[in-house]
Amino acid sequence: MNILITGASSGIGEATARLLHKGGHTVFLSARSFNKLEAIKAELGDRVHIIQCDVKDYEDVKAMTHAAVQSMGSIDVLINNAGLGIFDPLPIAKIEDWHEMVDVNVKGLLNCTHAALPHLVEKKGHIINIGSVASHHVFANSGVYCATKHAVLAISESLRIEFPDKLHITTISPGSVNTAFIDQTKNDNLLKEYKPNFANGMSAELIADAIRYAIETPSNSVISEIIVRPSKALY
Ligand code: NJP
Repeated sequence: MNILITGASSGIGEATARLLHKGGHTVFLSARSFNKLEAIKAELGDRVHIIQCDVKDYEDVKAMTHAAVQSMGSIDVLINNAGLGIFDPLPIAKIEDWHEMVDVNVKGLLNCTHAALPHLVEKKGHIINIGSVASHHVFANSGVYCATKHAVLAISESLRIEFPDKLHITTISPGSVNTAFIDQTKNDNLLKEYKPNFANGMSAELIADAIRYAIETPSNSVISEIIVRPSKALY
């Protein structure tokens, strides 16, 4: 299959790119850190395309989508993975951080969905949205992040309802995963408190495997959501 992955320069996106590529799929990788994408492409070789793209910028996203169709011939699967969490207590949180989370996690995901939708519908394609346990629960110090991930689940559900016979929609909702994700948090006390939880979290490869499972499920059924939690953790 021809698979477009956003946020493919690290963490879950990178692990997913590697796993899907190993499984014989063609991957089109996007992120802002072009040098990281170049390194992944140099290592993996054939069936890998890359582009620099900020999902907040709709012009960038349209160019990414166009390039993906040009180079792969189609987009069978869009993996909306680019996202971030910046944790801080609400009373001292910065408005720029709230805007950044909404702009990337919600508006960025909508930009990519909107631009790729006609191509996906044409192919009876599949959208994988990376949600979170925060799509279902609300935690202290991360209210706006939780709001963005609740929105991701709502967007998935609306797509599922409106395109029942034209698209497959899956939300992947992980708990803590050991990636660079937590390093976006600048509050030193919270970083110190949360970092071990993420360091002891699941591997990005485990989440990549859940994504692979959803993609490779026979087309007469749809995995609409997978929630993956670390063992021993409540969430
Ligand atoms: O984090 P990280 P994860 N435009 O920091 C990209 C969700 N999640 O893999 O642009 C385009 O390693 C960034 O690339 P770059 C989480 O909410 C995680 O853990 O080069 N891309 C990088 O490739 C997110 O949706 C956990 O900086 C942008 C990628 O996003 C997804 O998993 C738990 C961008 C982030 O990779 C992947 O996060 C959970 C932009 N404007 C959900 N901004 C967890 N790790 O515990 C960022 O429930 N990126």
